[in-house]
Amino acid sequence: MFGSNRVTKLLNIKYPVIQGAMAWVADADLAAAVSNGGGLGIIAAGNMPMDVLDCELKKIRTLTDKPFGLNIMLMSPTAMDALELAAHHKVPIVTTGAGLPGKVIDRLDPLGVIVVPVIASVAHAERVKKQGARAVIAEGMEAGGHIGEMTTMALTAQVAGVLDIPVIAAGGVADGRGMLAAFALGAEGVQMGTRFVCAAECNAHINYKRKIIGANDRSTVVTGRLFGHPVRCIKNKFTQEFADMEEARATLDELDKFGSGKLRAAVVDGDMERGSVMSGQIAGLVDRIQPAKEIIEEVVSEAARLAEEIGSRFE
Ligand code: TUI
Repeated sequence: MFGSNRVTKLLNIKYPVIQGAMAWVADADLAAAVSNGGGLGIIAAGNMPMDVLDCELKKIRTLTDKPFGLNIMLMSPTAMDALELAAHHKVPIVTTGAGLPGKVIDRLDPLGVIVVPVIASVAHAERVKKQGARAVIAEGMEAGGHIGEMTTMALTAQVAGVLDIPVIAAGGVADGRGMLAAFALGAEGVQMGTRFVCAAECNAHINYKRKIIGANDRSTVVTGRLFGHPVRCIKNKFTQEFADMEEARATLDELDKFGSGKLRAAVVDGDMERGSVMSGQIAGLVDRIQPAKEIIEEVVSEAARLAEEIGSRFE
């Protein structure tokens, strides 16, 4: 059960489990481990310099012969360069985030690249479908990093209700219960980020992994609402100072300057106080480091077992 469906067929993968694209975290090592484990691994272009991204795209081909994806963060100044690299390397799948992907679809779809945008509202989902998206990732505000306003529960059901292309749910999913809930809402796949930070193959600093493992349901906070760019992170000195600056009506320029380099500080240097420790609300469920393949198999088998058992919980 939960093997083959429209998502596995479209992406040519074994299980409908996608690894979230996380800037600085989602590199060729993590993406290859997820793809080799039967899911879809994704390299996050983020703000990567193009020579570094070029190396990662070459590297992943040496690590896996399975499909993988590249995520293009549309707000990034390097988004169009990443798009050209995706075309050059004939990346099988491209996901997009934080914007409208019309240009990306126009360039890549004719090359046979499957473009799957992340969306945060029904209106946005309908627009990307018209633009030619082959599936969408409905990401709720439980997710880590840059988020929209809708919850996964409300967004997934409403998006799945109006689209005829497959919907992949993201935000708040870290185990088989979340996967089955997403399927009940009409999704045909899930994307998980926070749980895959704690994959053994993930190169994020050990402090980052420990921070997620130590987190509970209320450990995260959203900052950045002042200028319409809400971001969810684990609460620390950085988020407190950012919130204080917003409270004092700092300018966008001041906030951008303050935020600059903070994600790298967390992921690469392991600075858990002054860094931006992006994480979803589901961090409280993540309690250990395991190989990516084990994570995928555990989530899928738990969802399948639960689907069989759930009816017997009622008289
Ligand atoms: O993109 C994400 N999550 C991210 S990107 C990121 S990198 C970053 N680094 C430092 C500071 C801030 C960000 C970290 N996390 N998720 C996909 C996503 N897309 N979430 C929400 C959206 C979205 C929101 C509004 C997509 C489209 C949209 O509407 C666009 C429009 O113009 O209508």
